Amino acid sequence: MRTNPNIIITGTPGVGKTSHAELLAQNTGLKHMSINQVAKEHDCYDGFDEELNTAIVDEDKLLDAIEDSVKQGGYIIDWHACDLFPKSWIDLVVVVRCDSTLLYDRLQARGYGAKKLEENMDAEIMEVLLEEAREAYDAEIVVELRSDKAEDVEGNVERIEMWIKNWKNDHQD
Ligand code: DAT
Repeated sequence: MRTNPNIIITGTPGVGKTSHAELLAQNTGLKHMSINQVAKEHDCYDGFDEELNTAIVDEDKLLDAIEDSVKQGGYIIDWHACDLFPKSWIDLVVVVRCDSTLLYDRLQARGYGAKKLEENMDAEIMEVLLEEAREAYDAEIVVELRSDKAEDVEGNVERIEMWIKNWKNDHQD
């Protein structure tokens, strides 16, 4: 039994996952787990997508690398995919959403190439991550939060903190 919940913060690249995860970790003491970093540290790659200029992650290797830690609870998992994580590990899935014009500017500022930019814009507009989360997890643990302005991050994190408090009350011995 976990005494701290595991929370996935997911969404299209650039929507604000890391901004949310870092502030939430700072305010709650839960641990921010950047899957990009874990994949790098444990070399969880299985080739390179030249067209998208992105390393392809070996999901089995990645899950093996994080399983022992995540099962103990208290992790904020930050990644642009969510359906690979077993349902039994996860207590809340936050799908961060962002206005597409703002997202375009953020991704351009990151120096994304045209193909990668287009792919990610399409994903946000088509609600790909929201759909993925709803298919992989029970509806009651999937929450969609908007992140257009800086104040949105603070408001969203406050909401998640409230949720954590309630979860802890409900999961006391
Ligand atoms: P992600 O982890 O989803 O790729 P991020 O947290 O790194 O996104 O944010 C991408 C950029 O956008 C970064 O420069 C911070 C900025 N940003 C994120 N959320 C924002 C918000 N709600 N308002 C303004 N800027 C935001």
